[in-house]
Amino acid sequence: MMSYMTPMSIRPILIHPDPRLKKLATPVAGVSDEMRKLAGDMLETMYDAPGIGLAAPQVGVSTRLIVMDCIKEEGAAPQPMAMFNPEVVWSSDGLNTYEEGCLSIPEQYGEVERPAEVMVKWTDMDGAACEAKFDALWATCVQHEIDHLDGKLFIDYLGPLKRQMITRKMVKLKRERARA
Ligand code: K1U
Ligand code: ZN
Repeated sequence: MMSYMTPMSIRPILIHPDPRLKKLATPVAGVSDEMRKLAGDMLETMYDAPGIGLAAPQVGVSTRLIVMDCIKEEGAAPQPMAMFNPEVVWSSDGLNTYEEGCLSIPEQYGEVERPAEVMVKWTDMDGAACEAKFDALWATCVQHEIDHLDGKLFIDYLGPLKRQMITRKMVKLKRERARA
């Protein structure tokens, strides 16, 4: 069935620590209806969370697909993006620090320094090759999401003590959720 005829679904988001969040994701061979359905479900899941980005490994699919919408202003038109096989092809020397969060590490935040601007190439929903420059929150978010495809989390940029403290909190959260 074509993806536009299939209703979108909210998928459960994996919580750290989980081995599926540490794996290197596999490139998408071609943008099939199954892949478009996954992208639609990921956008629905991201908006529902709510979040500004989501990567396929976060919903347990080890594929190089990310979605984003960094428009946060109330009443502004949404700008959903789905990117297959995204790759940073240029990074600025200038850096930007942002207090990042992650839907796989709920209610925990940490300052991460990353290139302020990046040029990214990817394949879109129609299978077309795209390239664009991202800055501000979009640049932070696209780098955070591509990191997920490489099995990297924002806490990997923090010091070992803060990383351990956050990981312990997540283990406790998962235990509590399993009991509920
Ligand atoms: O990848 C993810 O886990 C999503 C993550 C993306 C992200 C946030 C901050 C910096 C870099 C990347 C989130 O969306 S966390 C939630 C969040 O940031 C948010 C939630 C509601 C409104 C606005 C932002
Ligand atoms: Zn994340």
